[in-house]
Amino acid sequence: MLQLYFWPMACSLASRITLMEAGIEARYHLVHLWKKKVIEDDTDFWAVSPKGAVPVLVLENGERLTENAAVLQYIADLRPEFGLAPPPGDPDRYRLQEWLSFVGTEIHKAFLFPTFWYKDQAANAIARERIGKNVSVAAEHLDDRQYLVGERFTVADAYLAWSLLLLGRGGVDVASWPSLVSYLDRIQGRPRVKAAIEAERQIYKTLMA
Ligand SMILES: N[C@@H](CCC(=O)N[C@@H](CS)C(=O)NCC(=O)O)C(=O)O
Repeated sequence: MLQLYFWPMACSLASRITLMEAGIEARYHLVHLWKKKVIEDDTDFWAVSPKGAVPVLVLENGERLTENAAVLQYIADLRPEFGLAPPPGDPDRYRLQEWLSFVGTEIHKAFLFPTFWYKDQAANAIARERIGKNVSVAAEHLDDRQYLVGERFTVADAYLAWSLLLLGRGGVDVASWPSLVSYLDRIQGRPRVKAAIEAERQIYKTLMA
C-alpha cells in the first residue's frame, strides 16, 4: 500500500486529493513539520527525508518519492483511467508540467516568504505584489476555462486549489480575482476534494486545540 507523509492543510493535501480522486487507499503518516517528528512513533522525519518537507510518498517497492510535481504525476499515472494527468507523450502533458512548475515555484514557494520568513514590511509588500502578478497569470488563464489543462480536473488543479486556499496567509486575497473564486468553488465542489479538505481541517483543528 502507498504511504503518504503529510501535515494537515500543507501542500501534501494535493497528494491526498489526488489519491482520493483516483480511489487509491493509502496509509497516512502525520508529521509535525516544526518538530520534524512523525507523530505516531516519534521517528525523526529527517531520517524519512533529508529534505524535511512533505509530501513524501512511499511507493509499493519501499522507495520514497518527494516533490509535489513528481508525487502528483506518479499517483495520477497509477490510475490513468481517471484522467488526472494527460498520458505521457500527449502534448497536454507538457502543459501539465508547465502548470505544476509554475504553481510550485512561483505561487506556492512565493507565498511562504511573506507568510513565515519576511519580518520587513517593505520586503513583504514587494513579495505580495510579485505573488499577485503570478496569481493573475492563473486567473487570466481561467477566465474562459474550467480547469488549468484541457477539459477536465487534473493534478495541476489539485495543486493550484490548495495554493489558493492558503494564499490568504501570504496576505493575498483570492476574492480579487472572480475567475479564481468560481474556480475554487468548482474544485472544492468535487465530493472527493471536499472530503480530503474536510479530513485535513479536522486533523488540524484537533492538533491545534
Ligand atoms: N519543493 C518541495 C517543497 C515542499 C514544501 O515546501 N513542503 C512544505 C509544506 S507546504 C514543508 O514541508 N515545509 C517544511 C519545511 O520547509 O521545513 C515540493 O515541491 O514538494
